[in-house]
Amino acid sequence: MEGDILRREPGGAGQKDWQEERAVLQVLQSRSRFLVLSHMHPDGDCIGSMVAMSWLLRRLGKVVYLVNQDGVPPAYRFLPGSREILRARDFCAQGRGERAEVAVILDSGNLKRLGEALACLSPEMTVVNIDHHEQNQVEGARTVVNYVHPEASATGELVYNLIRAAGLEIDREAALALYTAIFSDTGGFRFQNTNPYILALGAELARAGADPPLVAEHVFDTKSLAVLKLLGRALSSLEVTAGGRVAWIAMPEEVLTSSGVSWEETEGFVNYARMVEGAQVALLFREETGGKVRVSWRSRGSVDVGAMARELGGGGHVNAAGCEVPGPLNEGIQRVLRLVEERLAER
Ligand SMILES: [Mn+2]
Repeated sequence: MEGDILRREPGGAGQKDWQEERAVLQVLQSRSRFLVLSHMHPDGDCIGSMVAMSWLLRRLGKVVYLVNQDGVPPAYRFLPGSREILRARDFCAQGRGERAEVAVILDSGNLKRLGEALACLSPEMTVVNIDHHEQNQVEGARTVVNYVHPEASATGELVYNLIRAAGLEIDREAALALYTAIFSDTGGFRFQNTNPYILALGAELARAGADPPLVAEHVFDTKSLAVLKLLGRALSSLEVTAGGRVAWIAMPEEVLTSSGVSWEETEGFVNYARMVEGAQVALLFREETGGKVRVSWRSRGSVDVGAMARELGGGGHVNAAGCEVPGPLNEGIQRVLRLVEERLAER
């Protein structure tokens, strides 16, 4: 009965007959060696989806390698399966992926997002592209199979569909990974992509062994002292503009580098800017080594920061997006703020 509830609802499970999922599964079943890749600066959806995908492929009797550019951020190391994820540079040095027949690319709007893991792809590999980004552009590379649904709350939701379509019973390990993916990408079931369907799926995963307090503890509620001190510095740079409708935080390169904190651990800082009362758009500007400026975007309600980020060559969703602009930091900031102010004025 639960399955029926899930199938009736919108989101990734809108496909009532699982036909699309079965077609993807057919491709997976017909090959034996897999590379599972995802984007650089991994988040919970990225890591959780990789672990769950690996779980599925192993259940199907496949050989699986998990590779990304940066390894596993501390927050997601509680997932037992995350130990299998190798950094691209270590993996390539071992030369192990050469015989993989299929590359499953998860949660990545385009191939550039793979960063160093892109080097693991070879032209003979079949690419299976599983994603929920609005403007997925992996298609057109050498993709053979696309399973892309922007209405899905997380890539983990799509991996769940594949597991269901395969008729497998979800155990604690898979449930934890899928729940982590969904919990992360919905901001702990708080963002715009939180709906009855995804809440029901969360409940189903909890029944299957996911541990909601444990996941919350790791994903959002535990930070190193260094991260919290850096957050303090970041917050002291918090400013508002456009009559309070835009709030932003700037982080110069030397501040991040001297803190010893990894890039991924600062991604959530943008959410503090978003908390400012009256702010419709929140921005985090991080200066990268080499002078570029990485911009993380968040918004409230219908303000589409994904569209704004795309104007600058980036991408994302309505309420969360990212892009990169040329430095130096202050020029990058001014350029982005100008664009945001113009777009807000047009609304
Ligand atoms: Mn995602």
